[in-house]
Amino acid sequence: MDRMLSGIKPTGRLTLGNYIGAISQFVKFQDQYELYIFIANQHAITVPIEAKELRQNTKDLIALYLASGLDPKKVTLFLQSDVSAHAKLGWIMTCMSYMGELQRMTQYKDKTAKGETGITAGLFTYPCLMAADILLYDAKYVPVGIDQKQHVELARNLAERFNHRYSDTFIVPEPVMTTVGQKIYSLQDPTKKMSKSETNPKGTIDLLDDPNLARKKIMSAVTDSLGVIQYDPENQPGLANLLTIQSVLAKEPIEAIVSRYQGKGYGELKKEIGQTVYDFLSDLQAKYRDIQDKKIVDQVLLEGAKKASLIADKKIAKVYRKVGFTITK
Ligand code: ATP
Ligand code: LTN
Repeated sequence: MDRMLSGIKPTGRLTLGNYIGAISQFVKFQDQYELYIFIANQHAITVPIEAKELRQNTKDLIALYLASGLDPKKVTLFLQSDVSAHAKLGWIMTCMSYMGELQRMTQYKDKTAKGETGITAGLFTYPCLMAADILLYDAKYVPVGIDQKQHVELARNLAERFNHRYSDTFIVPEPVMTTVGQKIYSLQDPTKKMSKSETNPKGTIDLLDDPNLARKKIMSAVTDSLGVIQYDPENQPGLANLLTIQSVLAKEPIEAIVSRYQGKGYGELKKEIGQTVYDFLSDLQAKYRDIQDKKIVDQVLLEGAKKASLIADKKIAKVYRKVGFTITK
């Protein structure tokens, strides 16, 4: 089985967009790959975040992963800061990178272009740590959103640079786009992505929202005045978004939903989708609470860190020898 790795930053409450675009994909991948998923908490502090919030986000994220069906027997789930090799290789990768290539990273460029102040040195160099995250495990595939593709490309360049400068050490990883055709949009502005950091809470469904509230958000989702139920993302983006949500959660092809609703109104469709979302969240949250009650999270993380360290420690030892840190042969 090929190895696959990805990380998510515990920076906010997860949304239905995160579930559809990332988590549900990971659940699928766990049967096809040797999968490593970690919580990128060292990346989370590149912008200020309170310890209490970081702690809570981390616990929620793991519990939601498990509640969504990630099975610790199939996937290694761990906390980045539990495996010290990330920080060690991160430093070496920082020293392998050029200022110029980091300055070209769009995420960093966008932030500086917007005139944001208080940008930390960590935010500037985080793609180096991300490269280390990937290369430590010899991951062949890295599923990420389009915004992270450039960072995986930097990891490829750094792997090749290291292999060339020292000797063959790292597998050159490939990005895998997970969200093609599966981008979920804001319920209030269907031209914008549904995201954790959205300011209008009516547009976003949090995975931990009260299911009744989530139903209301679906009922008041923005559609259009055409009044015809069809899948036309260009002219009816709000309706297309709702159809996508229904299709993924109810596992029914969009065409089948559309044909069931011929000649019917948006209200009726929204009622069904509202119910689907209600049922989905109720089920997910029941599992989430059960996982918290049974205090499973700590155990999963402990075992995950052990398994991850086995691979990562071996790799960093090899790197230390090649770089010349280890003085005994
Ligand atoms: P932020 O609001 O802070 O930008 P985000 O909600 O966009 O955060 P990320 O942490 O950047 O989320 O992404 C985590 C994962 O979820 C990524 O793989 C990303 O592609 C996916 N994802 C995020 N939002 C959506 C969405 N609306 N539709 C589909 N996938 C999404
Ligand atoms: N930078 C990513 C999270 C991340 C990651 C990784 C993803 C950190 N390390 C390694 C894939 C592989 C983000 O901001 N979403």
